[in-house]
Amino acid sequence: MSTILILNGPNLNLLGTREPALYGTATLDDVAALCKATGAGLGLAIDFRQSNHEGVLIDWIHEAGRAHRDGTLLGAVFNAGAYTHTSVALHDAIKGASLPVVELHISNVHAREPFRHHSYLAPAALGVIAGFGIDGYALAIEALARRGAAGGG
Ligand code: CA2
Repeated sequence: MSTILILNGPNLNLLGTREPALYGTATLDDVAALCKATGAGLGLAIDFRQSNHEGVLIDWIHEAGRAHRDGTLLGAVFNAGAYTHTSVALHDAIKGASLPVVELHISNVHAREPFRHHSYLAPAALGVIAGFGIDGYALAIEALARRGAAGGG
């Protein structure tokens, strides 16, 4: 169990290019570097991915479920972007894969528009981190690492 998967959904490839008041100025490459440094400090490898396509995210969750069952993957940090608020299919994929997932949001979705207050993923996730900017990725990695160290695998 030595890898954590970081999944990023639609439009997160635009990080750092627009909307700095909401999402900060770091790019997705900066987020990947933060995740890899956090993982290295915990003795964990980081597999960092982004897709704008729901089906691709679903395929990656299925793949991650198999890796988790094989004992090579601790779990996933998932910023599903706007699919968080729309996707029953991603909910079903996480449940179906029995994948330990931390739902992650850069912004505090609960302080934003009402349509961002509901998450289809939260009931399928171990927990949710929102509102701490990109530091939330490091917090989520640490949460999965602690759970793994406690035998939660
Ligand atoms: O706060 C988050 O991390 C979100 O998951 C980001 C999503 C949003 O739909 C969720 O409600 C909350 C949006 C990601 C798009 O990111 C952009 C970054 C820069 C410019 C435009 C979009």
